[in-house]
Amino acid sequence: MTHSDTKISKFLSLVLRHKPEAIGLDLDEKGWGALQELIEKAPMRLTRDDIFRVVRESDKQRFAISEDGLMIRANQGHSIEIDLGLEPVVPPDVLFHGTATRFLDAIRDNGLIRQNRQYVHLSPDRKTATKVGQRHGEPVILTVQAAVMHQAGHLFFVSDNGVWLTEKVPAAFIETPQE
Ligand code: HQG
Repeated sequence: MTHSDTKISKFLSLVLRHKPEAIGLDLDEKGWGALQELIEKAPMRLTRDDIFRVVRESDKQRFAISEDGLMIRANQGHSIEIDLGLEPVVPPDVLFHGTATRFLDAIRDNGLIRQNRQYVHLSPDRKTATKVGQRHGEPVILTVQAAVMHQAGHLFFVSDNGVWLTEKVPAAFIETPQE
């Protein structure tokens, strides 16, 4: 992805996940916004082709285009309250969470909390979790006992781009290294 496409991707993440009001974009309750309106209200010059290219080439498939090609939304990562329309699913035995070592003490005390986002994000494999953790500092991978958590009544969802989502992970279900 070129430097300018990364800028477009960051802009799309901002308005589709966190601050649609920054450009006065209307999102429906499922998080969809009209492409045409987005193009008109964007602060930079943006074409439909630019958006389709960024959606196609996004390493994590962050965005989705509606079947009729008129709407766009983020697949996950929202801080605004929207209904992704995901059905609860049975998780695998374990899932992973990449974080930074400086958060470990707080996570051991309080479990994983969703912070600004709608859900806690979990990864299906250690490699992805490592990349997520690196965004915050020295990475550390936590193992979440997802199947046991599910049996205890917690709901799990998986986004269209394969990120596992749950509302919170109590400390009892988390294995941290150096225990
Ligand atoms: C930490 C990216 C202290 C948590 C990624 C994380 C992901 C606690 C940070 C997606 C805590 C929140 C989400 C507690 C959790 N005390 N710290 N009790 N509980 N934390 O960015 O999971 O590239 O909101 O460990 O790939 O890092 O944007 O969440 O370090 O899928 O598409 O609080 O964002 O995707 O950070 O990342 P974030 P995340 P994109």
